[in-house]
Amino acid sequence: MVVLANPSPDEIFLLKPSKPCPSFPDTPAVDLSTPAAARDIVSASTEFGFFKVTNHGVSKSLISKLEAAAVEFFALPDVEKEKAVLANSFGYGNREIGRNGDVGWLEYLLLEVADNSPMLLPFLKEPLHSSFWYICYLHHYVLAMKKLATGVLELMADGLGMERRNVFGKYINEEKSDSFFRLNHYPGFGEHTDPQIISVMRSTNSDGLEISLRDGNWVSIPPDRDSFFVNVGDSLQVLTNGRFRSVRHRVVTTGVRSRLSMIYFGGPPPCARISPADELLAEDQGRSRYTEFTWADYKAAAFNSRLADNRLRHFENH
Ligand code: GA4
Repeated sequence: MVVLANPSPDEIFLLKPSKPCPSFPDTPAVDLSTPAAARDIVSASTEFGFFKVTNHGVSKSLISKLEAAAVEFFALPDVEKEKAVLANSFGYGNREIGRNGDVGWLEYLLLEVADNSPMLLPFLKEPLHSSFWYICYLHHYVLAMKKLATGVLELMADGLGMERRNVFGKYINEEKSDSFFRLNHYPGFGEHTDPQIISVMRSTNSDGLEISLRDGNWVSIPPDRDSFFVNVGDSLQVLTNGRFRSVRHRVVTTGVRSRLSMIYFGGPPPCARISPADELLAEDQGRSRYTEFTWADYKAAAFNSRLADNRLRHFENH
C-alpha cells in the first residue's frame, strides 16, 4: 500500500490496497431470537471478534429517519457543516482522523454520548424545527443501540457461563459511561481496532467494510441493510482475558457509491478499571494476560496513538 503524508482526495485512491480482498460470504450471522444466540456470539467473538445480528428489534423507521437526516446533513454546503466542527476531533470532521495526522477519505460527525444523550451542539442551528426532529431520532437511536449492545453483552456473559449477566454490560450502562456515536460518509477509513468495549454499526447498502482474520488475511464483508454489525473492542478483549478478539477493520470502497455508516461505540466510565473478569481469571489460574488500566488512561493513550497502532500491546503481560 502506498502511504502519503497528506493526500488529496484523488491521491487517496492510491491508498487502496493493491489487491482486492476476497468477499466473506460466511460472515457469522447471529439470530438474536434463537436459543443458540449466546453460543453463536461467543464462537464468533472468539474466532473473529465480529458478527452481524438479525432480529435485533430496532425499528426500521427509526433507522431510516436517522439515515435520511444524516444524508441531509452531509449534503449541506461545507460552510454549514463546518459550523459543527468542535474541539478534539468531535463534531464535524473532514479527512482528518484523530489528532495525530491520520487522514481518511471521509467526512464524519463524532458525538460524545453523556447521560444517555448524544452531544447536540452540531444540530442546534437553523432551521430549528428540523433540528428538533433530528435530535429526537438521534436520541432514540442511541438509546436503541445501547439496549442492543447491552443485550449482546448479556448473551456473551451467558455464553461464557458467567454468573452475572451484567458483568460486561454494566460498563456501558453507568451514568458516567463514556460512549460515542459516529456518522461516517466515505469511501475510506484506515485499519484500526476500536478501543471501547463494543461497537454496533449499520451502513447503507454499499460494500467497503473489511476485517482482518486471525491469519492476517483481509476479507470484505458483504453489505446487509437488515443487520447490525458488532465489533469486539480492545476493552472487551481484556475483560475476557483474551478469549474474545478485538477485530482489526477498515473501510475501502470502490468509490462508485458513497457509503454512510452509523456506529455506536459503547465505552466504560473514565474511572472504570479494566481487567479480566474474576470468573474468567480463575479459569485461567489467576493469570491475567493484561496489566489493568482505567478507561481514562487507555482512552488518553489511544487518542495519542496513530490509527493503525496496536494499542493493547503496551498492556500485555508476557
Ligand atoms: C477508532 C474508533 C472510533 O471511531 C474513535 C476513533 C478515534 C477518532 O476518530 O478520533 C481514534 C480511533 C478511534 C483510535 C485511535 C485514535 C482515536 C482516531 C485515532 C487516531 C472515535 C475512537 O474512540 O477511537
